[in-house]
Amino acid sequence: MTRLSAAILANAPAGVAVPNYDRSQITPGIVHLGIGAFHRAHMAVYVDDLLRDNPDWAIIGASLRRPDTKEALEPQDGLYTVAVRDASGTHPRIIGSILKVLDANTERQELLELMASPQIRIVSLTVTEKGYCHDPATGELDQRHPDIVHDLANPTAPRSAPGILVEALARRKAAGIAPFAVMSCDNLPCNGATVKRIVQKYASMMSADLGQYVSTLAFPGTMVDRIVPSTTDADRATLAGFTGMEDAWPIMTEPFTQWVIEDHFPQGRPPFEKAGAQLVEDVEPFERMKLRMLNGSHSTMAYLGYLAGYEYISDVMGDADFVKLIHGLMTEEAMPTLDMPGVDLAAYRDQLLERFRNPALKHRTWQIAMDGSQKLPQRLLGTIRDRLKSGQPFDRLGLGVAAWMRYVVGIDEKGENIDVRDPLAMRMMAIAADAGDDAEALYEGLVGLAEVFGSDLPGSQAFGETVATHLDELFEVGVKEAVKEVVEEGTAS
Ligand code: CS2
Repeated sequence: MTRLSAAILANAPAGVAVPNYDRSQITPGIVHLGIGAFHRAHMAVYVDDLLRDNPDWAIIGASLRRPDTKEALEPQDGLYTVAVRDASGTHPRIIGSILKVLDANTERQELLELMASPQIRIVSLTVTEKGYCHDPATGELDQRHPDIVHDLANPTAPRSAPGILVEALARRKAAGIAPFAVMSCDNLPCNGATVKRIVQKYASMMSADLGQYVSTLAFPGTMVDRIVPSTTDADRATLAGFTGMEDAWPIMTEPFTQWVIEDHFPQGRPPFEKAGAQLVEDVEPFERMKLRMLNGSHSTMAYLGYLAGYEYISDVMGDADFVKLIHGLMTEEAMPTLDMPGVDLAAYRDQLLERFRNPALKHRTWQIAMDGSQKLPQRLLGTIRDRLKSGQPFDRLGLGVAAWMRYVVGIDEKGENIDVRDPLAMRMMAIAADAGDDAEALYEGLVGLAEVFGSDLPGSQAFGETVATHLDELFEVGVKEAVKEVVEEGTAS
């Protein structure tokens, strides 16, 4: 079978869309850190839509951790397939907006030089929550993070995202080149302001002057949304059968896509709005809506669903009690905390439920369950804090938090091990081992993780009563029964 590459673009298989521009005419304007599946299904597609009329905005990607994306895309001249899937079928499109991928570990100086060059006017990031080396509860730089400690000692050979950004900005400043805008596309609350705070702190630890310089730069916030499950070998095989072409790393995704961007790009930007993005003054309400409605539901379904034996989100949606739980979580508990004039939240909720149901999207509960310690604060705990403030109940959200606590114990209802992936996994496992069978002790141990629960929630009686009671139920009656009980109580009240 022929491997996807620039040579076959002119004779692409029927039914496969190809770039509508000449790839030899495009030049880079964006460096993207963290060139994973999400970026390739989202921003790279928007840019692909725009390159014909804006050829100086192509992307050079960098992987900060593993060389696998570079290894997959290099023999394909940076090309890959995005396959949009739903009940109507599979719709493949070849994306050409990524010119090249650099491996930050082996090509660090090349990456820094590129980021310091005047043609790069935007540096965007999807490095996941943990890639910012911050404390998720406070949003501050974690100064004891091993990568930060390393980078402060070796500033010209950084390995963390903040370290790489600051070194590149310092080189531009020294050379008198205008700074790039830093655009985070991660699911962090107030991602622009949060990343600015982290990067500015790191820069100020390098020198007061650099800290002051970073304080003047543009960090536009964004709300990004597209569901992108990890690609499996089965996906590769299915797609190859469909296109008759081998692609080492195609991306499977849903038809829906949304991008809301704060319009703050002093060195210019591609006309993202022409590709469907919304440019706004303040992105924060959109981020909060998405984190609390979509991601809050996702995480709740991931922990409860995994424990109940559901492999995919679409399986969870086949269980009527789970659907009622998620519907109630959004309607009764999340929506009242959102202030979104002009947005029909009930319609947004219904659209989310429809997206979760997509039978063609194999989105693993285990994938979403990853890195819960970094995700819980903005997905569930912020909503709970608002509910606590107004004295309102939060039973469904509380069950979601309890399910996370039950999950990180690392043993499922059948006594089998769970592969818990989380930067705090070792600490959580030690807490679980100390607690043994005692659900109350487990609650007390986990709620003491200040990076997750801050300093307020451990002392909240209402929080403790709701979450510890649900945790106990999860052990006593099992997940499906616990969900049923919450749903029935919700209907009665
Ligand atoms: C998911 C998100 O893996 C996860 O934690 O909740 O990646 C989710 O699919 C995206 O935010 C959708 O835009």
